[in-house]
Amino acid sequence: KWNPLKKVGIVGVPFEKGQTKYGVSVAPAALRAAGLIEELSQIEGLDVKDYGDVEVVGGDTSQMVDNMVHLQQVSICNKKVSEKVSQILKDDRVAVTIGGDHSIGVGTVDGHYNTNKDMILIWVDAHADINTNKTSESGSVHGMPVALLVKELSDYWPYLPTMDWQVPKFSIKSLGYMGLRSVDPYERLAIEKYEVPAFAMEDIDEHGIQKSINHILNVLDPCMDKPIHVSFDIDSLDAIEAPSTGTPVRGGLTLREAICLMEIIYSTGRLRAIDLVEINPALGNECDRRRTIEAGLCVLKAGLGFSRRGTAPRGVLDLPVQ
Ligand code: HAR
Ligand code: MN
Ligand code: MN
Repeated sequence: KWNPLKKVGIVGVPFEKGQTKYGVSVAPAALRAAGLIEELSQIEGLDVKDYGDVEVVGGDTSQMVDNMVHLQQVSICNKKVSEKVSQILKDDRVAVTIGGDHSIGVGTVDGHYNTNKDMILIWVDAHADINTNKTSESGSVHGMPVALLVKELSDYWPYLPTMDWQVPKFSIKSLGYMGLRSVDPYERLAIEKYEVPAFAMEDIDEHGIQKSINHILNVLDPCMDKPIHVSFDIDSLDAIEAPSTGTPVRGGLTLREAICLMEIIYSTGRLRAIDLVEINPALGNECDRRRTIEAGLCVLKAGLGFSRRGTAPRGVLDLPVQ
């Protein structure tokens, strides 16, 4: 019934103020230098358009809201991200956003929601990113995007100056998690209170990657007709697979599990947006950097229709003769 969109739009977001380490902001350039556009263009039948990078500007660095570092910069950037993602979707392309830290998930999901009110969100991450400024230990906004997005948590926030453009309308009932293994106590409380389908690593160990993602898709979208947004934090992968990231956690997804997860979501024909965030090319050595970027490219390719089985040349029925 559903055929995957064979058109994709890529946008980079060189933003790192949602956390404290230098380097996540160079990931879009590093991925492009590693052949991002060329690799995706080699996927059979895929039309790739590069929308360039969102321009990241400075902003007031004074703390406007308690325990929320660089809120104004996060806000200014995310407004642009939201508009760009909406534009790509309106151009009838899958929106692929290359971060940047995970605070940009506010903009990508907002932009997607504004275009498709029935979208569902799969948050693939070692972390739940559902802290408020009251529950966060760090004050880093990349640990808060989910809590900023969902309408059910809007009463748990103070007024956020500069964030007026973003009205939380997305429902937590349309959210599912994969890969969790570093969840703060109040984050766990929120997951339990709202019964968010969450496959932590021990659940994936128990059920396997295929049953886990199929279960989430079935819970969030039993009629199988909703657009899907995957927000993929590279730290969902095991720290051995993706060492160049700001908050690596051991014992995570293998790259093979992540590829399988993305292939299953692609095969629904309803994957409309992918975020790839938290790759930090400034961390680790050259080998770490290459490994992490390659893993990110593999995840994107799997979500955009690359087949590990290989693809026969189109319209050709036989091997060439001598
Ligand atoms: N839970 C911690 C916090 O809120 C750490 C989460 C941030 N790390 C991430 N997000 N990479 O996925 O500060
Ligand atoms: Mn994250
Ligand atoms: Mn994370």
